[in-house]
Amino acid sequence: MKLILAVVQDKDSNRLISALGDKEFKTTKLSTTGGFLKEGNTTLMIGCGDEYVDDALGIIKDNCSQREQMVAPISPMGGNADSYIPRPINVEVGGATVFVVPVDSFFQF
Ligand code: 2BA
Repeated sequence: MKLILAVVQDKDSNRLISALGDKEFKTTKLSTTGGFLKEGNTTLMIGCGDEYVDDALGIIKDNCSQREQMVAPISPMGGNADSYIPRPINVEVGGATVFVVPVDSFFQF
């Protein structure tokens, strides 16, 4: 058995959960925050048999889009903040950052 941890954008999460549910995958949705943008994103926990991992990855790929997002950079530490002119930068966010980890044991009491 594997545990798939998929960090996705909030905008994609409902569609993705529905698509996974349609194929009988069970999901748990966690509200998470990206360390870089400090904005909300969604992490899905998906427990499934090893033989279903590729199917799940395909559904995640099909339902998560890459987007560009403008970010205001943080002013430099210890630098001269007076002369610092923050210019927004474009970062590419998503589609999905996915970890597949082995599950030692699985219990439902
Ligand atoms: P964030 O950490 O908020 O990152 C959002 C996007 O900002 C990233 O998209 C990436 O394009 C950019 N980014 C991140 N760190 C950067 C840096 N030091 N310099 C320049 N740009 C940077 P993704 O790579 O698609 O990641 C989306 C979200 O997935 C991340 O949100 C984070 O919540 C999660 N994530 C990505 N890699 C991870 C990892 N190795 N471990 C745990 N979570 C991860």
